[in-house]
Amino acid sequence: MQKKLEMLKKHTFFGLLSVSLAAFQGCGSAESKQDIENGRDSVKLDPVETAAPNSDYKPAFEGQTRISGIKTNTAYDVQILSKELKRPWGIITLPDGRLLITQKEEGNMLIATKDGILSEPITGLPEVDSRAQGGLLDVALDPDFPSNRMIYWTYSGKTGGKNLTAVAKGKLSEDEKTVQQVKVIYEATPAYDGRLHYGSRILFDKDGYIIFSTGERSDLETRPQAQDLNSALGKIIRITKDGQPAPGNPFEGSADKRPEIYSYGHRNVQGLAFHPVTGDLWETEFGPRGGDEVNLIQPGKNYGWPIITYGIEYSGSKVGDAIQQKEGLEQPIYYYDPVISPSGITFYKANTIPEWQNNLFIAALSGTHIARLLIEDNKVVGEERLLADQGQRFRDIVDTPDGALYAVTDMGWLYLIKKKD
Ligand SMILES: [Ca+2]
Repeated sequence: MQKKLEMLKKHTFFGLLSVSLAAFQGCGSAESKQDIENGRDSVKLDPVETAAPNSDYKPAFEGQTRISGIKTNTAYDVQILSKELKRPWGIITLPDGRLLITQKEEGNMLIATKDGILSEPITGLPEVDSRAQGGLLDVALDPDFPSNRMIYWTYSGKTGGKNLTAVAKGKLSEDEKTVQQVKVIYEATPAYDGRLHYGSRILFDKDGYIIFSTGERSDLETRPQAQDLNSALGKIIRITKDGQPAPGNPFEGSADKRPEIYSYGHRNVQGLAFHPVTGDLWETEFGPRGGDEVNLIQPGKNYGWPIITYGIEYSGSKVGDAIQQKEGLEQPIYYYDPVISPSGITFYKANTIPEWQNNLFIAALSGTHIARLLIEDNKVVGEERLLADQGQRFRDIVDTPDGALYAVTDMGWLYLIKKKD
């Protein structure tokens, strides 16, 4: 009872603090009140990361890394719906609420019911190079999927003894057993004989164009191509449904730059999502040791790799000239040292769990948790680690219109996270 009273006092205290701060900063009082109701007045905790960093590099601004911890107030349930997936990589929702899931090594997809009952694998997809980080990667639905049943996916494709990230499309048959009229619409050239850093997430923007990500193929030989506007490696790319450069792209009309490029200077991008309020494109990418990044993507901008980074080589040596900030190169909104290995991301759009609305959720592999980032004015202002007790490498995550989250792990588990009934 005493404890409860103390907690109540604490909440009231912070509630008042939040109101007066908001008034001081000239914020709308309605929003402040909502923040309080949403539990955003909760105590700022110590940063969730407690391990020593890999370098003594200094952030470009306060809050760019190791932000205050936060804690979800609303009670939620965590359920494991299936343990039968085989190296799932991408998960999206279908219009009826079921899930379409890619399996990296098998090179196929399947459909899961909301309760986690898995279909037989969907056949008809082109062969993938599934060694190491390759295979069938992400999938997206055509904005007109309910009428045309078209799906688009990224994968590592073989070509002449080498490989590359490719985008293909096809029609999901009425019986959902196969993909028909398959066509490869884009290949992120040049091809390379490697097994690492293919990216890749794929989604549609509000204008109906495809946005997807590549990697720079990891090796020192290909790495500089992240800065080369005549290479598709280390890029975010925007194309039409037929694989042509999308109209309005930043390098449209330049003779010596590829018109499909949307942004560049990326290392290995496995997270892409649009912010539900601002409409901005957010991205996560694997950095070197101590240099994982969360970026806000603007067309034509250079995100710095391999010129600037907060990480060091996995060998322990410095990357390039060990520069973290440089004029003309974009700073990450947030970075992780040590890394968490951020793969798929999603913004939580519902208000079922009110304090989660418009938060960014990151599926972390080596971090073995789901990161929840509270974002205000394009800055990360709080971080929580969810499901850290599960010991799973989280690969991708998706939110649903009714306010649930589904996540898949490298071990093949499908999780459902939702508000407690
Ligand atoms: Ca960067």
